[in-house]
Amino acid sequence: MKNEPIPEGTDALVIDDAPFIEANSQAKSRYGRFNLAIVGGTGVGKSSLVNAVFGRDLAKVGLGLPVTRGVQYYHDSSLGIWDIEGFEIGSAIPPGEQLKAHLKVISERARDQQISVVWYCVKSNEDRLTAADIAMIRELDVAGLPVILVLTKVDWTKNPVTGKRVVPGDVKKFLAWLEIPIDENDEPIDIPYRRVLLTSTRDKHGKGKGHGLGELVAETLALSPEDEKDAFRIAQRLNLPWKREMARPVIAAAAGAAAAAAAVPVPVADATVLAPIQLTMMGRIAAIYDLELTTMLSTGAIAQLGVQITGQALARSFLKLIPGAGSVIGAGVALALTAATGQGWLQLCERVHTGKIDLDKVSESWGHYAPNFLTVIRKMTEQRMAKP
Ligand SMILES: Nc1nc2c(ncn2[C@@H]2O[C@H](COP(=O)(O)OP(=O)(O)OP(=O)(O)O)[C@@H](O)[C@H]2O)c(=O)[nH]1
Ligand SMILES: [Mg+2]
Repeated sequence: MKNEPIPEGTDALVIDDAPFIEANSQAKSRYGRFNLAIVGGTGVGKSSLVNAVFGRDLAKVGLGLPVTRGVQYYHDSSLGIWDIEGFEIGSAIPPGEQLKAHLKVISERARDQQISVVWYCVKSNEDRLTAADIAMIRELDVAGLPVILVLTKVDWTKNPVTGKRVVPGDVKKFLAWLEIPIDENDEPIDIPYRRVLLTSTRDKHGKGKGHGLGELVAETLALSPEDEKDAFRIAQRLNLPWKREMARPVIAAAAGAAAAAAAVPVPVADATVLAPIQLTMMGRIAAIYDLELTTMLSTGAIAQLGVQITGQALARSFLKLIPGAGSVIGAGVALALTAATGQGWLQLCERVHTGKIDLDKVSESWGHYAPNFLTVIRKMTEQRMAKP
């Protein structure tokens, strides 16, 4: 039997993109915003850290609001940064009191602005924490906030023989002091931070990607309250496997729903019944990758994507690739196609997220990532044949 050519005009199917937009905004509001407080003196490298971990400099975007002297709040939809200056030398108010006042102001703000984790930043070439640092870390702890002590601008060197990275001597001394901290009178003191991490965002020549940042995101996630963890996974841009993990059940759910929708096989011509299911899935995945597709792509472009995915692609590939398979889509095919669509969309989102594809070109790029239907069909056939 010969394949029938697809009549022209199949592309002109009208797909409603509302499911995409709805699912996307619902997912966004469910995941919410992750709020990080960064405390540290001027020039210690706070903004560079935010940039390296979250892939954006909110301060530059200019969304900062001067909340109170020494405290600024920058945010976009998935991330909020409380940028808190270190202790102001010469101030009449003691450092602990000053920070306590800042925390009180913050605690009176809206719920979606509340701090989850604190990075307390100090330059790694200091020899110890100051009394002011310790007083402030104590206030943060009293407020119930988990503090990561971040020693910044570590000037690692590489052993030319072993290739191992070596911490400079002054940093080693600082770490040794932190192990058994003592005050000016050699009295042991308690400093209630939860972790200490060494970081750099570039080498001393201002080049390279930095080090210690993977550990910083891992520990930040570990210390985040349970219900803020997904928000952090979304806001950060260093760890892509976390996002893939989050997308996995979304794809599985959509594939299941598609199978249910095709429990009574649907004619290929009506394949668009799967469109809302797939668009919902895509909207959710876009939220996981923190893509502002709805604001950056015109509504028309999203609708067009929907057509490409569900209408055109489905109809074309099916009629072409399964000669004699009939003109209906059963549960198994619907499931496999939706899963493959999800995988293709995930890869596309990941590339946009990492800046490898221009958002303007998403519609064009889709063709390249759309599920390879032939592969899907082959897999299904293999599975069927493998069954005893
Ligand atoms: N060598 C080195 N330089 C760094 C590193 N991180 C930041 N810098 C440099 O240090 C300077 C200050 O960095 P920022 O990230 O702006 O510091 P900040 O704490 O945000 O400073 P303020 O916003 O002014 O309080 C910049 O010139 C950075 O290029 C690092 O890991 N290593
Ligand atoms: Mg800054």
